[in-house]
Amino acid sequence: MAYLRQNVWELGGDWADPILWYARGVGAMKALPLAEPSAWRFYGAMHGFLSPLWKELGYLSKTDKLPSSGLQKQFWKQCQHGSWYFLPWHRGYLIAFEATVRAEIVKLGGPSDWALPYWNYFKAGESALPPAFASADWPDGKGNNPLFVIQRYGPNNDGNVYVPLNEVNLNALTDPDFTGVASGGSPGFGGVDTGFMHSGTVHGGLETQPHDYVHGLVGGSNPKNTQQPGLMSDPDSAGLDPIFWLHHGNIDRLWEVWRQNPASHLNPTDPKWLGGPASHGGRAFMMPMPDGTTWTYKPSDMVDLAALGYSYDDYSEAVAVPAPAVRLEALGFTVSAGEKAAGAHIMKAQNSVEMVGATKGAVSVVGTDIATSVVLDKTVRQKVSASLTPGLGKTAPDRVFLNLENVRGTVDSTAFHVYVGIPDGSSPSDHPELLAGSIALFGVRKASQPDEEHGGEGLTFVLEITKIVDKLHIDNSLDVDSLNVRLVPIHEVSKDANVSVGRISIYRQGLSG
Ligand SMILES: [Cu+2]
Repeated sequence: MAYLRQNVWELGGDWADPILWYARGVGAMKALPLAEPSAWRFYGAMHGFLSPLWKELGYLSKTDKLPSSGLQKQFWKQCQHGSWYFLPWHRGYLIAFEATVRAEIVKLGGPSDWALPYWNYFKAGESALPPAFASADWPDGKGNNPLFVIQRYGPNNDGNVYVPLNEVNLNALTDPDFTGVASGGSPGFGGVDTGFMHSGTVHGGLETQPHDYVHGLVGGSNPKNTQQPGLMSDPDSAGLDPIFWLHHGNIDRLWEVWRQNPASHLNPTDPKWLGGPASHGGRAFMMPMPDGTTWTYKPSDMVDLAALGYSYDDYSEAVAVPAPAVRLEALGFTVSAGEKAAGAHIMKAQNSVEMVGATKGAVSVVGTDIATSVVLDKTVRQKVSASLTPGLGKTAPDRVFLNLENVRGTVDSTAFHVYVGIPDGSSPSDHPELLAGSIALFGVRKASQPDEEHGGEGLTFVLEITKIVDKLHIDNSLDVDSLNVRLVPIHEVSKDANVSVGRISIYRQGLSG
């Protein structure tokens, strides 16, 4: 059987059949007791589970019977974040979930070829939450619509849920490499090399944007208690929101878009990635299937969509991938026709990573506009400048990355814009060209706890600032001892959220030397 995943906004109506059947299937799963592997909450707990958080959000009560500890150990708390397994693990999770919903739909007399729709918030006119999710009622006006969630607060924490298009981007689609480096350079399209990683530190390119950001802004936080996240804002509750699956459908689709454009984009061939964590001593990826069997999978099983039996209706994101040639010409390099045709290839194999500078200490994030500066090492900064200057024997200009290292805090819905090089006394809003990126702290509470996997080292976000550095260089403003960095939260951050950045650093990534 082949399944076609379609754009939720283009099904031919707010309650077109695929969405109506989704609601019925979700309703059936929600009716099952928590300990049942095809139950809605069981599936949510496979992403993440935290008993006090679930109790606070009304998803766990004293009368609930938990599954056996064997079942919990096998299936719960599996989600892979801050890892090169982020994409393949979630692909399998979606497939198993879709099969489970489909089985419920078929039991209710629905179509046996039902497939999960996806939400492409980037498309014009489609950035708002699909209407079937926004109403407490079924289309006949009766309440109890299982797609509706109260704890979905949106970017302004007022229940109006949409994705602000000027704050999300598809920059990750132009990253030439799937696997990133954990040492300050590109986090890659798909993340950095790790073992089984339920709460990893360095978030990959697509994971940071748009994945984390959409989680944080769709979920938001409870306006009556900003310490309490919406379901989507925290990895331990995200899988409980029916929109989660349509968001991840889009992320999964974007993996395929990256892989297809251009052909030089390749999934990892490292046996450690292909074989998954279980191939080197870690936990296996396992899903309960609706027929009662257990499906164990590894990333190598996830790379061929057709073999997996499903496809998406759209892979058309036009991304200006041959940007390297455009960039070289803007910097004044001569680019041959052959190099232009090679496109992204020119930028490959820049494996030398070196720190250009860092803040002197930690930066505490409180209020609405936090100003700090990164002190630059003169010698390394001059290396960057030299690589950007034609005629000095270098053929590949450096890429430059801003690292927000060890970001800690207690409120996952915290989100902020990061600007680089804003002149003293200027307002960031006057300089959209200096926006390095927007980040949401999806997973920060968990990653900040000393008793979790990494002793509370927090999250690290890596933003490519190559374009900004090129511009500073072209404007002759790169010859400076320090670069201003401004953090502009989308909502005022209170002291009790305890948000801090351990260090802000800048790294160059180039050919060796
Ligand atoms: Cu997610």
